[in-house]
Amino acid sequence: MSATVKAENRDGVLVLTIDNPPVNALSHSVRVGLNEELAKAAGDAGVKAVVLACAGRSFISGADIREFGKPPQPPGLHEILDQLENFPRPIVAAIHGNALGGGLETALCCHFRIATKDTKLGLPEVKLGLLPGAGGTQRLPRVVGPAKAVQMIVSGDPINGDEGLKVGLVDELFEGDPAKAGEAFARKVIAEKRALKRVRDDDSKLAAAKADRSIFTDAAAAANKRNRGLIAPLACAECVGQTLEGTFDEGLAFERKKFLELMNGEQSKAQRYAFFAEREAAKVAGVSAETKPRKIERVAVVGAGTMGGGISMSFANAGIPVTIIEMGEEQLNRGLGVMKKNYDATAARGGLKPEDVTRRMGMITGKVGLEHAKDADLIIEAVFETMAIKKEVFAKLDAIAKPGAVLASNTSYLNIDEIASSTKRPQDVLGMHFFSPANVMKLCEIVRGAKTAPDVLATAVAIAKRIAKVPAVVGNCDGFVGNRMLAARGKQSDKLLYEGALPQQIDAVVTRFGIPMGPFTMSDMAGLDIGWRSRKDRGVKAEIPDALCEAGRFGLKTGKGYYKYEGGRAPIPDPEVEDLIAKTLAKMGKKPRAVSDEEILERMVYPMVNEGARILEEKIAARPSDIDVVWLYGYGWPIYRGGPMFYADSVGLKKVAERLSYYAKETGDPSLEPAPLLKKLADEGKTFASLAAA
Ligand code: T1G
Repeated sequence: MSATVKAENRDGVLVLTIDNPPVNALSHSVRVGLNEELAKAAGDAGVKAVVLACAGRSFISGADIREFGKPPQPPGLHEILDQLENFPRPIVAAIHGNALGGGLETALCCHFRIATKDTKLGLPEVKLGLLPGAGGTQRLPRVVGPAKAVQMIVSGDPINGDEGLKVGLVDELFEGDPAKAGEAFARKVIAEKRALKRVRDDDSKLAAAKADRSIFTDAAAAANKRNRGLIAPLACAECVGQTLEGTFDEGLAFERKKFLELMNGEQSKAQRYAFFAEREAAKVAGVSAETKPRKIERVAVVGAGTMGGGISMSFANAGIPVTIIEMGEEQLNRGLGVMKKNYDATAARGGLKPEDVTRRMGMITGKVGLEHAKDADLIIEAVFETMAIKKEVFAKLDAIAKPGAVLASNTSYLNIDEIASSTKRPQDVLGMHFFSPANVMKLCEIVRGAKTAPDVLATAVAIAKRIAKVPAVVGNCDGFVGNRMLAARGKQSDKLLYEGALPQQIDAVVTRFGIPMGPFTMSDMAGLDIGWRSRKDRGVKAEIPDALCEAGRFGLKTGKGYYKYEGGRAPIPDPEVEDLIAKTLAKMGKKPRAVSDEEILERMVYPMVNEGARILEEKIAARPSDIDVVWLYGYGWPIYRGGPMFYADSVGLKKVAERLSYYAKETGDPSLEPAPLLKKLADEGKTFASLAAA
C-alpha cells in the first residue's frame, strides 16, 4: 500500500483515502497508489463500489505544481482518470474542502460526486497560465453546460457545494466524515441499482449551445473581457468551444495540445513562479515558522482619510471589527461617508448584496479621540505623511494602547525606527504599508524595524493574510522596496522628457508592457502640486513640472496636468503640453531627439531591477522573489511577466547590465551603472533566482 493512498474494504465498499499533506495534490506517490489500488479492485469481485476520499483539510487540490517542467513520472494523471472512468462498478467521489484543478477533474471521472455545502469546486489552472489539462474543458461543459463551464474555467473561480448541487456538478450534499458519507451513498447506489453514467457519454447539456452558438460565444466573450495580455484564458475558451465542434476524444486531444503549449510557454512559467513567490514571501527570513502570532480580535485604525478608510474596509470585509478614529466629528463622518459610498458603488455593480453592505458597515465603529484605541490588539496609524505628526500620534498611542498591542504605521516611506523611537515599546512597532485603494490592492509591505519583535512580524503577516492581503516583509529604508524602485523609474521617465520623449509615448510603452498605468498618468492622478510645493520648499527646480504647475495644471484635480481631462479620468494628450515642453527645452538650450520605444522600456525597467539588486545587497528584501511579489501585488506588474527580477532573469542579466552601462554613459547618470550584485551575477552568467536557491 502506498504511503499516501490507504485502502480499506468496508464490507464490499472499498474506501480509498488519499493522505498527501498539505493539500492532497496528485503527486507521483498518489498516482502510484491509486493506480495500484484501482487495478487490484477492478479484478476483485468482493469490491461492489469504490469511494474516493481524502484525509486532512481538503479533497484533492490539483496536480502537483512542483512537478511541472520536470520529467514526467508515470503513471500520468490521464492513466488514473481512465481507470476511474472505466471502472466496472460505482465510484463515488466524497469531496470536502477543495476540489480544484486536477482534483475536480478526477471527481468528474467518478460516476458520482457528493460534497459538503461549503466545498470549493473549481478549475483555477488559468491563474497559473494553464488550462484544465486532464479533461476538465471537455467534461465540465457536459455537466454544467458550456456557458457556465467557460465562465468557471476562464475566471478560475470556484463555486461551492450548494451551487454545485444546483448546476448538477454534485449529486448530493453531506455533512461530517467524507468516507462515511461516501460509503453510505455507495450503498444507496448499489441498492437502487443506479446506472453508471460516464460524463463523457452524455452530450445533452451541449445541445442548446450546439443549436445556438451565441449561448457559448457570448459567455466566452464576457469571461474574457478583462484578460489583457494573458494567453491562457483565450486557450481555455477555445478548448471549451471544441465540445461543440467534434467528438469527446477530439476535444481531449485538442485540450492536450493547448495545455502543453501553455505549460512550456513563458507566461505560465512566470505565473507558476508568482504562485510560489507569494507563499515564500509570507515566510519571514529569520523568524521561525513556529513563532506564534499574537491574537488579533479588535483593530483600531487612526485616520479616516482615503488610506484609513480603505484599510478599515479591508478588516470589515474579513469580518474583523474595526474602530476608526479621527480627531474631529466632521473628518470622521466624511471618512465614514466615503466608505459607505464605496460599498454602495460595489453593490450597484452587483458585487455586494445590500445586506452585505449593512453587515460590513456594521463592523466599522467611528470614534473621536485616540483613547478609543485602548482595547485594540492592533492599531494601524494612517495619518498625514509627516514625521512630526506620526511621532506625536505614536507617543500618545504608547500611553493609551494596552500592553502587547501591535502598533503599525501605514507610512509609505518614512523611517519606521524613528517612529518607533517615540514609544517605549519599539519591539511592538512596525510598518504595514497598504497600497491605494487599500480595500482593493492586495499588497501589504510589512516594514520590520530594528527592534521589531519576531512575533510582531509573524502577527502582521498572519493578519495580512486574514484580510486577504499578500504580505511581503521588507527592511527600513527610504521608500522601502516598492516606492524606492518606483523612484528609480521616475527619475528616468522625468529625464526622458528633457531628451525628447513625450508623456503619452512613455506611458504607452509602460502600459503596452502590461503595467496598468504609466508614470505621467500616475502623476496626474496623485497631483503635480504636491511635488511642486516640496521642490519650492527645498529650492529645487524641475523645469517641466514646475512650468505645468505655474500654468495651474495640477493634474486630474484641475482637469489638466501632463494630459487634459474632459469630464472623465481618461488622460488625453494635450498639444499645449507638447508646446510647453518644447518651449521649456528651447529655453534650456536642449535639443530634443527621437527616443525609441525600446530605449524607453529599457530605461523604465532596468533601473528598477538595478535598484532591486541594491535592495538585495542591503538586505532590505530577503529574496528576489519578495521584490517581485511587491511589484506584482502593489503596482500591477503583469503576472505573466513574473515581476521585475524574474523578468530581468528572462532577459538575461548580462544584457541588462550591458544596457545599464550604456545608458549610464549616454546620460551621464552614474546611478545607472550596474549594482555590484547585478554585475557579479551577470559576469558569472547567473540569475537572481540562483540567489534564492543558494
Ligand atoms: N501543488 C503543489 N503544492 C501546492 C499546491 C499544488 N497544487 N497547492 C498548494 N500547494 C502548497 C503551497 O505552495 C504551500 O506550500 C502549501 O501547499 C499550502 O498552500 C492537470 C494542471 C489549495 C486553495 O491551482 O489555490 O491541477 O508554502 O499556502 O492558503 O488540470 O494552495 O507550505 O511549502 O496556498 O490553505 C490546480 C493551487 C493545479 C490550486 C490552499 N490547482 N493551490 O490554500 O494554503 S494545476 C491549483 C491553491 C492542475 C490539472 C492542472 C491553494 C489552496 P508551502 P497555501 P491555503
